[in-house]
Amino acid sequence: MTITITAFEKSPDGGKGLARDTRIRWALEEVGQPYAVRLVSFKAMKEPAHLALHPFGQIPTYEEDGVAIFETGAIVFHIAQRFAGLLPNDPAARAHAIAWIFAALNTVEPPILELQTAVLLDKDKPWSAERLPEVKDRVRVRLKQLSAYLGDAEWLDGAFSAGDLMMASVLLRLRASGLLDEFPNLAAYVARGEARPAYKRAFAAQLEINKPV
Ligand code: GTB
Repeated sequence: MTITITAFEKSPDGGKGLARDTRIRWALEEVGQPYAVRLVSFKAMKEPAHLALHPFGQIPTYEEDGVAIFETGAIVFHIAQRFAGLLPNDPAARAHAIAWIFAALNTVEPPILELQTAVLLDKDKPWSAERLPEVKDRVRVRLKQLSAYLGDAEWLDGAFSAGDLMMASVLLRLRASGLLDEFPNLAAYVARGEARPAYKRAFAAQLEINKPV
């Protein structure tokens, strides 16, 4: 059965690849699996047909041969378990790579999302300017720790894994803030991810749909 994912009919980012379907596209490209994309409008996302797939009315979702799941972490994990190429075979190394998927989503992404909320949604609030430095510092705490762990390595733990895919996907959302460039090894890490042919194909596919006309 064809793998089908959902994505924004038109992403608000105009094709910068920041919507979370890009992570799923990237994972599928890494493991060499073709996929179809069902585009959904903001309205359709909140209607029963989509809510049956995604209880929170969001994208992306993933369907394949009786499997219907939501949440990028679960989807990337499923793809990595189901198809070869994104997780090492050694059990200990595999468990560590999986830990990095969770770390990206549960430890690194939350302060980044907080920053995006502060910059985009709260910018007109009277307390916004005063709070922003603290929000940025919370991101820096995680970047400093991650930067120390990565050091001069190419990827987090040896070969590129689903953990790197998720971590780079989370970090690249920071580019516009300038914070990533404060940590040159992390900026280079993200650039290495983006230079992978699978990422380039994933990015191009979402751009084709979302580019401004
Ligand atoms: N935890 C979920 C997951 O990881 O799958 C979060 C899913 C999620 O946030 N989906 C967003 C969504 O469907 C799209 S990716 N939003 C619609 C809604 O909630 O009604 C978040 C996103 C959206 C837009 C940009 N952008 O334009 O820059 C970037 C990221």
